[in-house]
Amino acid sequence: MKKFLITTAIDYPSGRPHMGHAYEKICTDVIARYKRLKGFSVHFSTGTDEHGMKIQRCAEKEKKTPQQFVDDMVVYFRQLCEVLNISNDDFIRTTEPRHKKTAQEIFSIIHRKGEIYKSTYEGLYCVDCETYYQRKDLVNDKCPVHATEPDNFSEESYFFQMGKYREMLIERIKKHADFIRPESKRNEILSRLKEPLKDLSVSRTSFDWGVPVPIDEKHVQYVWMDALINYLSTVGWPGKKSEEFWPTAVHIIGKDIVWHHTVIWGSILMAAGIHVPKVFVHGFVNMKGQKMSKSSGTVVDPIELVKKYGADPLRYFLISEIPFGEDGDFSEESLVERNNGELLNNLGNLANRILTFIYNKNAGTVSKPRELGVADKKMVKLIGSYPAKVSKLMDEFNLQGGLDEVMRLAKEGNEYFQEKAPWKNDYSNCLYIGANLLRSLAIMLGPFVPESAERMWEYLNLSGSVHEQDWESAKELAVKAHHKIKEPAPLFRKF
Ligand code: ME8
Repeated sequence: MKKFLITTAIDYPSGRPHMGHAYEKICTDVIARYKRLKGFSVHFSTGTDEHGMKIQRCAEKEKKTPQQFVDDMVVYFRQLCEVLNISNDDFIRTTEPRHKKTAQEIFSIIHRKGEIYKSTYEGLYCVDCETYYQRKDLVNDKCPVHATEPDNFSEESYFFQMGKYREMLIERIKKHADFIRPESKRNEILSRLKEPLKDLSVSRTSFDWGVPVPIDEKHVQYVWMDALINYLSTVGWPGKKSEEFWPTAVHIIGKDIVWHHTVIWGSILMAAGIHVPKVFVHGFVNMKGQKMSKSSGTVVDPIELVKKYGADPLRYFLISEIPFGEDGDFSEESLVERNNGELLNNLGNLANRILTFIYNKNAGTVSKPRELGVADKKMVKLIGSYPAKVSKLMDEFNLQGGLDEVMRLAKEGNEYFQEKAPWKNDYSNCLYIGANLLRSLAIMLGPFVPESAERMWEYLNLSGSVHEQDWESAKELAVKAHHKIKEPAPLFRKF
């Protein structure tokens, strides 16, 4: 079986999960579910990044030990995955022994290769980003991401000779168009690499909440030198599973951590002699064009949102509203609008019309088709052609485009039903083709709105789960004449 490894970034559990965390998990879940339908054996991992000064400071504020603090907080991140129907195969925490072991092993390998030396770090550090800055990177002397003043550090540190990987990174970026996507992010990194690349401080001594440096227990590993390695720990590197999965890896991350995932991670892997994976960068979910922030009162709790609307309306909204790779806006009004206008009025209406007609007017059985007319033939042709059309977009990670296409097929279905007017004409072909159209839609909608797709499958009374089907079979007319369906219920609610 073909393998596919896909990961989200691992979240800082410094506060409760926010919309950005929800968005990243949903997009990655859509891809993972799609790949499973395409016949891949998928390993989809997400998790939490639990070490570092930021977490230690948050724990101190709450008068908890860091371990206690992250143990309490991680509950919400697991809950987020659950309520959003995220199909992750692993949830990795960087405080787990399996991860610490891998993180130390990578450090040791690079050290053995002579790529790590001891010196003193003197400079600026933003604790919120857990990132070193040079004065020229600051905006009005403040961190460009958090607009806070960075701390001044001076301490003994181990350094990784990242500087010498500059040429190799540039070459790799130029040679592999899919190393960093979308292209705008690729160009951004290439442009930053025009400047000399500094060596990276990879250990800290001023606090101890981290993975101990294997060659010197006075130091803990720099939090990114720890966190990035989770991608290897999740597939049990080194071992059979990682051998199979690692060459297929794609990291889905947000736009603020592209440098870390391409330049830092790329050079660490090159130094350790390990394959450098692909990175796909998504944009930010904003509110009224502004970054969501606690101070402006624009932080939305995704868990509360799911309690109010359910997972599918939120998933649908985020994918259809925001082009994958670009920024977009969250608003509850637009969520409601898309739910009522698209899920309820287009998809829900179609499913309801076809299923209740079969159930009430044809004793719950799919009718036997007669000779097909022009409209019937057109609909059969559409069912046959959409799976390939949608696949083409999904394979390029155009999730919004893929979902748009599937919804267009639902719209075609509504027009077909209207034209056939089964309430006054012979309805045999309409019900037969209608049931098959719903089956096809359920398969293709599975990655986007998993709960609703499964319910469509259930009402159609088809065997197994919609999520275990073969994507290609969505083009077939697999629901046969005389097949009995179950009593249907509305798929969506009006808000
Ligand atoms: O960066 N919209 O953790 P994090 C969309 N621990 N995505 C957003 C977002 C927003 N408004 N805000 C954040 C970290 N993100 C590190 C990662 S990986 C080895 C270590 C994205 O909790 C962000 O870009 O700050 C990142 O991909 C993810 O959420 C976790 O962010």
